[in-house]
Amino acid sequence: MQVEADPYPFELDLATTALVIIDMQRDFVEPGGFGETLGNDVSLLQSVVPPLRKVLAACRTAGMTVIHTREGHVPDLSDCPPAKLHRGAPSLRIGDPGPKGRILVRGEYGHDIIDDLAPLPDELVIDKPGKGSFHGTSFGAELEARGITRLVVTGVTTEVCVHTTVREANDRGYECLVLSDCTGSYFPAFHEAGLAMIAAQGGIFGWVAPSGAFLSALALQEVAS
Ligand code: C5J
Repeated sequence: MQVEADPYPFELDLATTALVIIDMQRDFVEPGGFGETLGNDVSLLQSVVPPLRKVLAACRTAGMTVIHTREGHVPDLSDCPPAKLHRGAPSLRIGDPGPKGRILVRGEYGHDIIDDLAPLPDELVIDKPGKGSFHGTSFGAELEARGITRLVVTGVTTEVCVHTTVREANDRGYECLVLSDCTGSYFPAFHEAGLAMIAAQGGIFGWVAPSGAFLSALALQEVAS
């Protein structure tokens, strides 16, 4: 089965494909977290939630591997490079107490995934200290152990953690399909440009499709099997 995608159809093989949901954490999506401390309007990310809920439900029904990621740091911040900690002039820094707990710190309420997309107990959650999902994590080893070679990538933000993960994955030989309406940015122009960069030059980093195209292919796959 194929997903109609840019720049050409993406082969969908459920056994070797994982849905990856990047950083749908309160710290990025809700007020009072890391995203807002950087001066962003976090309401811009809300449109990602309804289509992503549908995709998550469909992937669970189809029995696909589902992997969630969270960006954040251990409580003593020993995994947070000083360059990241001291960058810019945020209203609160990583580790400072905020309305949803310490900013971007593992175990805090704000660090966790939003209720609408909460992982099931058997779904893998990768905690990552950086923007990419491979750097400093077991993500690559977990994919390899499951025989996963293709990633359907969703989450936030398009040009930061989604892009970094897709670039890391592409360099490691993974085929990545990014779902356009299931990714989002605080900067609409960066979202559009980020998606265009993935599919440009014959799919230099991978493929892009709306979630409707992915869901249609998934439904056809289930009828065929
Ligand atoms: C950011 C992310 N934007 N999850 N992180 O700092 O994209």
